[in-house]
Amino acid sequence: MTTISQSQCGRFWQDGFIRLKNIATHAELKTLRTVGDRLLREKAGFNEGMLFDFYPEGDGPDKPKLAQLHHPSHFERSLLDMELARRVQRIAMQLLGPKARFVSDSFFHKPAHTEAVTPWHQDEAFTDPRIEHREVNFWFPLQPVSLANGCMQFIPASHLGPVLPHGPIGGDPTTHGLECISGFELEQAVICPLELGDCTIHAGRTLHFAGPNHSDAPRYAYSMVFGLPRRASNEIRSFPWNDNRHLSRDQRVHASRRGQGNFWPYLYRKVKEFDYTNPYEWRLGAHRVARLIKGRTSDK
Ligand SMILES: O=C(O)CCC(=O)C(=O)O
Repeated sequence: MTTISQSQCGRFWQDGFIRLKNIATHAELKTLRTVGDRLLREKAGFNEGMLFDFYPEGDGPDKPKLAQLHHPSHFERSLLDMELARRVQRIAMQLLGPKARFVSDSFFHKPAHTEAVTPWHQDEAFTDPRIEHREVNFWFPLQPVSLANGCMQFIPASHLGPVLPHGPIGGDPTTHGLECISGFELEQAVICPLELGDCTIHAGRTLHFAGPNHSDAPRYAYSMVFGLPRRASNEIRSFPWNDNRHLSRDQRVHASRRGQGNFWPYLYRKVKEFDYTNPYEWRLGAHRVARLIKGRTSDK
């Protein structure tokens, strides 16, 4: 049974990230690589807005600079049946407590010989500021990673401060990716090369970055996010960088949910993943249904 020590737990909460050795087996990584390759080749999730480029999508889905497939387990359920998911869940429960549950997974693909970086950001900057997200993100590279092909880098203890100001990459409102624009010292960055089977874990508010891929091969990674039940944030805060964006991904999300063929599978997934034990989710759900009904009736 894989667990982490108390001192590893302590270090995680002190620094906001940790490197773990030998968490995934080579067979599991091979399966992840095969599934990731297939889903990305098939452009799974593109029409639903789940597959997108961190950078503007002007060149279409075929030449992404940094492709992210969000929720690949929606398209390949067996990903969550792997022993790896249970192993990771146990560690998430050590870090967050017994209520930690699976939130989402993602594949990341950075092509060979690209200058495109995953800019400095806090995952929480992408979320709704009215909701408190207490999450941890397990990041598994699917080949060894170093500075040469875009390993992760972290700013220690950045999870202890606020969500810092962000903006769309390069100030371009059509860019899906966000970058942190101030409030941290680059010199503090800790570079985390990893061998096959190792992973990093970072908190939802930890500032992180992955550099360009100067190698001859694409750099793949698979991440799994676990979190505590969501609740209302007790801070009054706003994330203005999420307003007034013009994302091709959002257009695909909306078009797909409105399309007859996709709405019911979408609703089925939402109902299946709904956390019935959390009263706050019922409130959010009611708001969402009201918005959906309003949107569908105003279409007519
Ligand atoms: O794989 C990458 O380049 C970035 C991953 C990342 O930012 C994340 O998992 O939060």
